[in-house]
Amino acid sequence: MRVLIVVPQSNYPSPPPCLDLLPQGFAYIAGSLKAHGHQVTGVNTSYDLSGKPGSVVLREYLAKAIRESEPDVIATGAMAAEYLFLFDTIAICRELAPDTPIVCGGGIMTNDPTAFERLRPDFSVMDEGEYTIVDLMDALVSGDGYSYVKGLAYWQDEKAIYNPLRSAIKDLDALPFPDFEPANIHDYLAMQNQVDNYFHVRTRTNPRMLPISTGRSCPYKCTFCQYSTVEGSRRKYRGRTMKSVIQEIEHFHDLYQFNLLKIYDDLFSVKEDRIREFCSLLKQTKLDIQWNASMRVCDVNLDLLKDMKSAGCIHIGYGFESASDMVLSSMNKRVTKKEILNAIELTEKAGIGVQGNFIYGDPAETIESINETSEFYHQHCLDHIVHNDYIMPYPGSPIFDHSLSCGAITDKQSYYDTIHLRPRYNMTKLKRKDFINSIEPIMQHKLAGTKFAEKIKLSNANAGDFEHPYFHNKHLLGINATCPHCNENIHYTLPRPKHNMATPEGRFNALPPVVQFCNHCHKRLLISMLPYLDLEDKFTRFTEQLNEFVTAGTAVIVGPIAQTPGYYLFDILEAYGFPLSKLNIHSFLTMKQTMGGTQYNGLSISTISDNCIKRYASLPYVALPTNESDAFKHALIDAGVHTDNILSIDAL
Ligand code: B12
Ligand code: SF4
Repeated sequence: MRVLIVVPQSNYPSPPPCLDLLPQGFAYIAGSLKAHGHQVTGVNTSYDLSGKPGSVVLREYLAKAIRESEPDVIATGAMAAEYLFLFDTIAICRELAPDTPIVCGGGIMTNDPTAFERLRPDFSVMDEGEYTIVDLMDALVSGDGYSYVKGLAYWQDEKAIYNPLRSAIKDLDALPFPDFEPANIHDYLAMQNQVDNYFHVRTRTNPRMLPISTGRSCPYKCTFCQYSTVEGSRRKYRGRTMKSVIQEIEHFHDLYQFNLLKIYDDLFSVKEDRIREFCSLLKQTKLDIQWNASMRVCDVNLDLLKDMKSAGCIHIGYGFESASDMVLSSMNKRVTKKEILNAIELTEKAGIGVQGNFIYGDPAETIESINETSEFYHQHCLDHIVHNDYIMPYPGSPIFDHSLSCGAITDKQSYYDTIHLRPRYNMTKLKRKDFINSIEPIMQHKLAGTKFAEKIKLSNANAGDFEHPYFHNKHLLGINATCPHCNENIHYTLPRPKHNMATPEGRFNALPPVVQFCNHCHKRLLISMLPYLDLEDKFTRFTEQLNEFVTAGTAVIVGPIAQTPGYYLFDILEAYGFPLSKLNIHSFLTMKQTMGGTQYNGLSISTISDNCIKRYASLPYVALPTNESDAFKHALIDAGVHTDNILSIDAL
């Protein structure tokens, strides 16, 4: 059979390119189909460079692929968060190839089988798909019906039929290696970029990262994870032999010359002796690759970490989730705040980078527990790759059912229709206003407090290995600096968007510091863009003047409030040392029209007008360095404010 596999674009419906981690699910399906003699082609919109909207690119790619490969079957699959991608893919394929059967699989079908009735493909593959897809192909060829295909859902007289699931694949070594060719793996590897993909741990000038799974499932039952509800053999942890894992690594190294390995196991640290064996065998290969994996904080000890370090481990991803023991217990996480701190300290001691996440908003969360986690983050995590986010309820997890029963999610269909927008679900007992007001400021402070690289020297890097067309419209910025944590010299080539430096917008967009990681101690640091913009002296003077206001406690009016893509103005400016949170700010002004009652950092924002300027005539005005600061200053002067009463940086 000719099978066309459609690989999910995980930022859909935004325009590609999307350089997120490559999933493995489709690749295992492709490997299995090919091993059984089927012809597999693929569609992957993630690396398109046209700049067109996601839905337009998807339609164009599907039309071309269907025309060229004339598939007998179209197959796709993704997780719940990619519902819209699956919905649109199925609708477009129905229109372009009405007689071609469509199969859908992936996490969404495993964790919520009834998604089959929402997405309405012809078939759904629930759970592990390697054997089910092959049995389905046989059934399509033989015409003997589908009732015997375990793990399959299909339609009979307009009714959805869900066959029993097959038992978990015990012998993972028996599976063919995943096959990444249907996903334009060559583009994926050539386009990897140290800025666009935070999973790249910035240890290589040209990262080429490949995923691998050494085992499946997880024995724990965290309440925000689908493994809480999966029972029996599906939940039982299954590991591959490390011999087979190493064979796969060598096979793909020959094929793709990757230099970073991302271990995709749900949990790599289920058994220590497996990790030890992996390290020992990997060292024997003498391959020049580095790797990272996910572990639980209670599974590490210094000796193991040192062993991992000597085998090339550069980062470990921990699911910290919370620094409140009360919330950790509600999440059934079975770790403590003390163990989190211990893991951070040991990992640091072993010279391995720490990655982690805090997720805020568990049903038991209170203002106190939110503050406790935020304080822990600021005290212990600023040097590491630690992210703060809202907890998200996903189908198949207890907190999803809780969100439905407490009304945080009104109904499943509207949940799926909006999931790509990542809504904030308040499943706590807090009032929505308190919930947002206590968590949002944590989300908005991603940079402030992080240390800057020292002795920065910037240069124009030459194209070197950055040959892919993706880099043609980038500015390759060479950076030499000193790590503020370990004092080692660091060097990066950063592909940056080409901002038009002749315009205030271009300069403002280039202002946010770049988040980087030391390629020796693997800690987080910031690269200041002030030397690049020639703003260092101006910023120093401005900071000194603001500090005078802070010391005197002077009330000030601050504007114009603006946002640069993906960052928050206060966060950027505070990272650069402006003492904004210490200023006695009376209120904010903006150049834009605002609704009554609009607030920023808990203070009112007014649109700049003669009236409001008259009201505050006696107070000093602080014009923040944004693309609108000149216009802001002129508007103040036109409204009668004396220039001596305006503190500003002349031009950004
Ligand atoms: C790589 C990865 C990503 C990548 C790519 C995601 C993708 N498109 O697959 C990125 C970085 C983008 C990502 C993002 C997110 N991820 Co993610 N991610 C993973 C990870 C580490 C590996 C996925 C993988 O390849 N697994 C290995 C393969 C073999 O397993 P599989 O995908 O289940 O595939 C099997 C079956 O599902 C089926 N199948 C899969 N595809 C297909 C296709 C066809 C045609 C068929 C027939 C069958 C089939 O057969 C496969 C083989 O048996 C998993 C953890 C894990 N180990 O699975 C989390 C995981 C999938 N992610 C998860 C989550 C929550 C997210 C985020 C929502 C996180 C966040 N808070 O932002 C975002 C969502 C972003 C978005 N826009 O949607 C959860 C999913 C939970 C859920 N209930 O859906 C997981 C399980 C991690 C976890 N334990 O929490 N993720
Ligand atoms: S969150 Fe991690 S440790 Fe917890 S059940 Fe899921 S995979 Fe296992």
